[in-house]
Amino acid sequence: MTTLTKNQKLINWVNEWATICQPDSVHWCDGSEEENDRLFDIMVKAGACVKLNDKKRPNSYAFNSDPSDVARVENRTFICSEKEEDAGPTNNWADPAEMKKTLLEKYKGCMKGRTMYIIPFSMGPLGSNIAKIGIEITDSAYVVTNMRIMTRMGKAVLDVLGDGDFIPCMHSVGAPLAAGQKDVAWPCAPIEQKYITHFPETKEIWSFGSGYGGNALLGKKCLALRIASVAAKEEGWLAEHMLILGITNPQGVKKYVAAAFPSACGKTNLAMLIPTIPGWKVETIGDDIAWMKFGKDGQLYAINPEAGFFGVAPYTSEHTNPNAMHSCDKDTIYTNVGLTPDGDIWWDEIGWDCPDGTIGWKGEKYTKGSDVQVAHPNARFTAKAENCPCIDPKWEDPAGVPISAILFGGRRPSTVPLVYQARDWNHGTFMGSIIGSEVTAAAIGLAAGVRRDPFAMLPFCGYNMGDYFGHWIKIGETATDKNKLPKIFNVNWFRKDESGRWLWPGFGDNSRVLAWVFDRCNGTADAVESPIGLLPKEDAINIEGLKMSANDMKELLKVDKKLWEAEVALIEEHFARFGNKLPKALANELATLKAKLA
Ligand code: OXD
Ligand code: MN
Repeated sequence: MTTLTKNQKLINWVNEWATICQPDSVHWCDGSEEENDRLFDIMVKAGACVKLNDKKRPNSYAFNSDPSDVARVENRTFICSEKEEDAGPTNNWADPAEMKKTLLEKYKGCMKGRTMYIIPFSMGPLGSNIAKIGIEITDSAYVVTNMRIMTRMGKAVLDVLGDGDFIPCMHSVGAPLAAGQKDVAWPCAPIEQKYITHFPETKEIWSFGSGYGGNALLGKKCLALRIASVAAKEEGWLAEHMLILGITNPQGVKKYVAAAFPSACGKTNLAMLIPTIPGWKVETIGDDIAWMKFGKDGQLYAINPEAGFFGVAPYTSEHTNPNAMHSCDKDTIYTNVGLTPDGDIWWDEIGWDCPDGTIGWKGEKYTKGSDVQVAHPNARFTAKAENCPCIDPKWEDPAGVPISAILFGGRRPSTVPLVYQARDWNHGTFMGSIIGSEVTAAAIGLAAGVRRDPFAMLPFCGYNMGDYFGHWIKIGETATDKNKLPKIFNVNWFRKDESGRWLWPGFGDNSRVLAWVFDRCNGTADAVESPIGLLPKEDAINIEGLKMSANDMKELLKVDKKLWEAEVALIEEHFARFGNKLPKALANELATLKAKLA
């Protein structure tokens, strides 16, 4: 029983799951400080986490996961649409009735010996007409404390929900305890018994067996991307894997930019960038997800549905991203980092040497010269957005912020120039549909070549990717004022010369490219036509103070016909995957590119 809500549908739903999962008790989360402190106390006492040195990291905790549970599991992630075709060629599909049958067997008694927590959460500022309310059931206190950082969570959400509808999100770590059985620090199920499943028609999420990140914090990838992308298609808006930043020029004019990049392209770094060009300022709305809807004025407005950052820790430093470093000065949950003898944390490239005696994420003691892996490469910090020094004053504005430009990009050592602009919305959609990163076979066990990650949504699109392309085209067609659509650009910070040297310094210097993007939106920068789109004039990007030759810039902006002809062949291969779901408009864009290269 709960006094927190009278929503009968919600109460019935919780009761049904409690009957199936058979927890020892049910706790409705109110989201209070007191509740949060109590949960951490319980977890510290149980040995699930360590409280960090309060003088160094106030109100912060470190957890280590089971070695089988360190990241999202794409091969255990399923889109269970009624028709296989609706999941499309880029998703794992499973029949919804079959999947529910399989999972119900697993959920039976899965919370024995544990508490069932009910987490009411809002993705987006409470009460925003772009926001959505979800309820997550979980048996993990780690999930509860993370969700309190990553979402607006607790009683206030139930107050806004009233007797309205919510997105049901079911989660269990899948590790029941027999009577008297001692718990482990990180309960979870073996890899082949983990299931991250989505039911797009009924907008439900069922997750089993993993306690880590996107597998378990169901508001993030599962709701705000996979399920929201389906809702967005039905309702005429966009749910995207994009950061959102505000950029102000030296004259005080401000614009907002959204940007999509595949993993490992520095999205959080770009979202929190400190410009190296004088007088410019960047502020952060979000680092991972953007929900965008047309306002009454015909402009596209974006909100960040999240309230925190679930950032990759390794390589985050005072040098690469001081704003992220300071976001996790306090009130932070660390997962799979090293624990130093003085109660602080450590990861690779944090900016100082690893102290002797640091305990690595697998419990091994590090001493200088030893080969102990101190932090896992996917170690994370969960930090409050409000603690970010460059958080934008409008980050919680329920109306969202108007988006002037959308950037796409990937890691492309050759072929793709530093920046180029789409001629129009359809051409920009084409740009988004072909992004990807070049991978070496050794890096992540994939075939070498360009791994296409359309719109950076490959693991996150909740329906057929071909239909998703079509939805983007439709958004352009239905815009009431085409002139108000965001301008679309492709950027590539990762271009190398023939000797393998990076041609572009990246990080804060990416502000130089953002400034050109800004000026294009402001109508104050020229561009030159090329077969692939609009390029900056050779001297348009400010390189003052950089150790770069004019030739480097020439190289960075070069469009090599031969390489682009080879690229066209690769795009044809990529598009072929989508068969008759590929929108005609994109086939036309490819034909236009081919013709322009001829
Ligand atoms: C993330 C991801 O963790 O995109 O944000 O993988
Ligand atoms: Mn992401």
